[in-house]
Amino acid sequence: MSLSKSSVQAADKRKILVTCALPYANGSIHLGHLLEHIQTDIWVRFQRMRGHETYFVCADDAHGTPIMLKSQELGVTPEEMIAAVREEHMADFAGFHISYDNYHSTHSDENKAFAEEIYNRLHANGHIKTRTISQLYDPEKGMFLPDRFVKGTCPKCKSEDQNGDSCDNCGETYSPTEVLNPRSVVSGATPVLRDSEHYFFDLPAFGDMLQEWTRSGSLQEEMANKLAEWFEQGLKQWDISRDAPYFGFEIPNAPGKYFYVWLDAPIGYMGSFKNLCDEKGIDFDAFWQLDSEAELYHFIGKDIIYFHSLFWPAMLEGAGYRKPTSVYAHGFVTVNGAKMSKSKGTFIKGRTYLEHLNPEYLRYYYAAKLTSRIDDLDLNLEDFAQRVNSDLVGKVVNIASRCASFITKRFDGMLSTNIDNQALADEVMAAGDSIAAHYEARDFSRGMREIMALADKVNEYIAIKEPWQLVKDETKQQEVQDICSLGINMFRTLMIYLKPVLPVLADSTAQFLNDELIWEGHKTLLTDHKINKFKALLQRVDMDKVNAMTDASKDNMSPTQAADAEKKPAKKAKAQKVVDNSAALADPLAADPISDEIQFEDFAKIDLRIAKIINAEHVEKADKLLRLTLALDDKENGETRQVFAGIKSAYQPEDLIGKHTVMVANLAPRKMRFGMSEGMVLAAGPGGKDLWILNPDDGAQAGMRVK
Ligand code: NOT
Ligand code: ZN
Repeated sequence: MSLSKSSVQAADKRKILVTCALPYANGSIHLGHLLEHIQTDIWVRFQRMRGHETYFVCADDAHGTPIMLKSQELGVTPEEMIAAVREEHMADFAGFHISYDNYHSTHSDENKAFAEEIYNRLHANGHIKTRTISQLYDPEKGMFLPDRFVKGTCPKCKSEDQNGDSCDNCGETYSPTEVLNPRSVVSGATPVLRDSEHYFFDLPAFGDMLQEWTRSGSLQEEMANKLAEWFEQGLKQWDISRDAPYFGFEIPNAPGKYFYVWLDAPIGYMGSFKNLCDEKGIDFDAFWQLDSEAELYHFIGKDIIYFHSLFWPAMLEGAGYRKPTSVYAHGFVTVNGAKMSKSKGTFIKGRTYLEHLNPEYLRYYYAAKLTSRIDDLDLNLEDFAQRVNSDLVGKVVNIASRCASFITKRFDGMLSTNIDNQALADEVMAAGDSIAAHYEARDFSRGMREIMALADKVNEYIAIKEPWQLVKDETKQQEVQDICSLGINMFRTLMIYLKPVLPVLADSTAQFLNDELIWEGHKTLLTDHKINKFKALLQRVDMDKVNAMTDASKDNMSPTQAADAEKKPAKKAKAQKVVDNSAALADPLAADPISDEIQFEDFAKIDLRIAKIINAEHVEKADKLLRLTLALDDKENGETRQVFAGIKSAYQPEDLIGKHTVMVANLAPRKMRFGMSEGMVLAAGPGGKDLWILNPDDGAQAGMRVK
């Protein structure tokens, strides 16, 4: 009965290589990344189900200044850091059932070999130019500063503490050399201008080719329009070198010069695939050579279109490789209608989600909302719960749960040989082609709508037939078996259609039905076929768990962090901006640390003390801060510390004076806009008015160590 995958004609069999953008190796995977990886995974699983030779590869994007600095901050080598992050990323993606054939790293032998080869070919073909440029240099740290590592006063509106490339206050963009009173984010030093020779890729030489590629390719309309705008503005040479110290690959014959991370990032697609080919004996060239008939697709976020639709095809062309068949961009994820936000608990990491909810809920919800366009997608958490409950539990799985027990209890698990309603069966089976077309076109939301409309029809049929009434009449037993068998069959067909989205539910369905749920199976029905006992296939989404997930995602800002936020408003604003670009972080700077876990020895280093608050006052121009003067030994003439604490929403300064609190006494002093902060007080509570500094009874022995 079951048709094998080989039923796809050899002539129809496509060779397809698919990639997702490579996540940076210094931050956790969050629900923004997951939109892309889930979208791509659904598409890939669909192609595989249709029998095409499909490979799906990704890697961590491991190079660049932010990764170098982050590893220094953590006191580990970049290699150690990227290895740990890669493990974390792979586990997160596996948790969401993203079915990579390979997940590699851009810091790999394969990638180095391709980066050098492509560069050498571009160089030999005259596409690499050099010229000396003048850039800001941190004399203390001994390194050139990327734009994001310079801060200063906006040259236009004069607002302080703005980024090196743009102002969060007035929106102006500028070059870091125009910033007033610039300082290095790395060391705080005043940067100086310094000359250095840079290597450039001659992008303008590829203008005609790119225009042609844009027209001939199957690019999304919005992307083609965007490209037209860029052509209009004129293409510029692209700076592909960075000076040491840099974590990356050294440029051949250019000591001390490194490939800019964005040069070897797309090459990482080839590196990861090559690694897979070597392991599995796949013909790499068949996918990448100039006249390759294989299809190559890159799924990306809308923020990195320039890299994928201009630099990358031009590099490939210049080095004698084939160009992508298409580049598919998606929009950003918002949660509850707004940018993902740490304070609202809507900046949700993949891991946090998995600790509370079934990954298939999210896979379905994204599928139900994804189109082939570049629109942003809102994950409304109420709607998410409702949609999953009503569609998957209430419609699809409901069909099985209404029919299964009659079949097992009354008919020994056997499906009938009769088709009770051929017209209904035909309609559900015939929908396969159009559902497939929606998958192919990445119009998943239309596919899901069509599937749910069919589920409604099947439920209606069962409701009208009322097998639970018929079953009471001994003469109607055959009818009951026929109705429930058709119901089970329709459930099976719908689950075949849903399999790319819900691989785990499809697996448990396959076990229940003793059937593999291959795509071609949608054209057939199971008759005279034994099924297994029905077990609950899917739980409803529990809103309490959704809330627990957002609670667990809330940024529990300590007073020092709150103070930090006041100290660095621009950084905070930037972080929010990046969160906005949540689908694929173009700015690795604001990404999260690899892990918040510390060892006991780390904890033991914290000198917690009870201190007396001998003075507390408002800080002018600070929204959240109070300035506290703390006496460490309870003696007003003894050692005191000035601490800025973000507790203004909860306390009047005069109410604090004379009280005791718990403080971290050995925190390195930090210079803040308002002065030095020499410690931290501990506080608890959800925030706002409900925030309490840890307050030992007034009688407590001051000066005593808590630890
Ligand atoms: N790490 C980058 C990001 O925005 C994506 C690199 C994708 C690979 O998260 N490259 N290209 N081109
Ligand atoms: Zn400004």
